[in-house]
Amino acid sequence: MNTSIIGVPMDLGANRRGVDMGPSAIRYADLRAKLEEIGIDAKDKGNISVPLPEIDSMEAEEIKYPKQIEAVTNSLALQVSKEASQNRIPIILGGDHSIAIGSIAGMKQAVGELGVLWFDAHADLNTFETSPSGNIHGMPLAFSLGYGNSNLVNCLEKGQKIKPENTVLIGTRSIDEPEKELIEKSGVTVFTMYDLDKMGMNRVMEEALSIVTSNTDGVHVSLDMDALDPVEAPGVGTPVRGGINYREVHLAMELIAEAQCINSMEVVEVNPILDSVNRTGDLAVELVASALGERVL
Ligand code: DIR
Ligand code: MN
Ligand code: MN
Ligand code: MN
Repeated sequence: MNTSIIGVPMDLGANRRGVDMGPSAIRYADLRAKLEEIGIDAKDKGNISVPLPEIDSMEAEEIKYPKQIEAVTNSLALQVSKEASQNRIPIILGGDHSIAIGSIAGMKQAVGELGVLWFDAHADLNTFETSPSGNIHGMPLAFSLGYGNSNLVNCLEKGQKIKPENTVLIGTRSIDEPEKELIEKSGVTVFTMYDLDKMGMNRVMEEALSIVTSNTDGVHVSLDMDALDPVEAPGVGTPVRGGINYREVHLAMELIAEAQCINSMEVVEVNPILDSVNRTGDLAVELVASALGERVL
């Protein structure tokens, strides 16, 4: 198995500084060494360049930094597509979740029809028209599905990148009203924390994996670390109580590995400033290893 690590020190889509240090925190937790230890070839391709909000007379408007995010997601998409075309699994390190716009566009170009597993406390289904915060990290799934009046829908190619019938959200527990409407209208599958409690992670993943692998050419795993309970992942900008616990999330990743369906993975929203001694960065590394096949026995 060959992987390419790509860092995206992006914080323009989130409301707190600090996620721009996510790629450093995950590298500091020895991602590459960990992957090689379990027999995976890992090349580190360095970081995509991201403008700093402090310079460049970067004035935040109501919707924050759409032009800059468009440029960054475009370069990320090109690099992701290039790595995936060479049969390498892109491991993308965020950065805030707006980078998923680029990851998904790049994978779509390289692989074709994509199934997406979206682990997140939030739905990330807002658009410029509905966002309560103006933060683009609350919108990338809507744009990837082709919704909203924004150029961010047109990364690499015009319009929709993934189909709702191949899109599954897991661990959701904070959803804005307009996002609820879009869930209903689009027909994406959502396993909220309620569903996880009722069904258990094993059954949720069985159903989720069947959805993302049927009628698709590949699977992208998008892991927002705030999907986890804040006890396990305190280093995130928008923690929400009552999240996925330590063993549940490992099991989810192990089942992904067992299904041998993964083509790319991103780990986002790690904020080392808010973390407790890189606990969240360390966990991010464990989860990538789990998703790529690390086993207890
Ligand atoms: C909220 C929070 N739904 C928003 N979203 C977050 O700003 O659109 N996503 N934190 O990760
Ligand atoms: Mn998110
Ligand atoms: Mn989130
Ligand atoms: Mn499907």
